[in-house]
Amino acid sequence: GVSERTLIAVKPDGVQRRLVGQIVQRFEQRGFKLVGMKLLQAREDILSQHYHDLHKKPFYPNLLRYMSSGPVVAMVWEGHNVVRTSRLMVGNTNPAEAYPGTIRGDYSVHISRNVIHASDSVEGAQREIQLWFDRRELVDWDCCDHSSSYQ
Ligand code: YYY
Ligand code: MG
Repeated sequence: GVSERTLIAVKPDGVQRRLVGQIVQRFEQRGFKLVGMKLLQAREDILSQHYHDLHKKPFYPNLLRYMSSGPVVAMVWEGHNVVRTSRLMVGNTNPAEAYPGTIRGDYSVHISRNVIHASDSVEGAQREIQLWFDRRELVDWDCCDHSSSYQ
């Protein structure tokens, strides 16, 4: 529905490279609504829960080191089909396979520094939003241009 939500995070490489503004702009211009946003140094317990499915992968130690190497900008975006649409906007996990026009396809070259995280399912998004955000950090607000994006 219109109130579907997803977790988007600009990873430490994206913050270091000053890509936060460009990335926020893409989600705003697409028509999604920002309902939560913060800059934080991610703690190891959040990262290990966030990536618990990957803990046996060979790249996992490097992934956690990278994700804790500097601040992350975590955001919650809301809108119709936002989980699926934002995965398309983000592009393939491996930037070498990500199409130009996608965030990874425009801003990255290597899978170990792929700039951005986006939840990959509605259930995953709910779990990740609870992990990264306190309820009180999420703001319910009415977009003045709602009827320009939705019936
Ligand atoms: O959801 P997404 O970020 O596109 O990919 P995942 O399969 O969930 O992997 C999470 C994260 O792990 C990926 O964004 C980069 C890193 N990674 C890696 O460094 N090397 C791989 N071969 C696969 C994933
Ligand atoms: Mg994933």
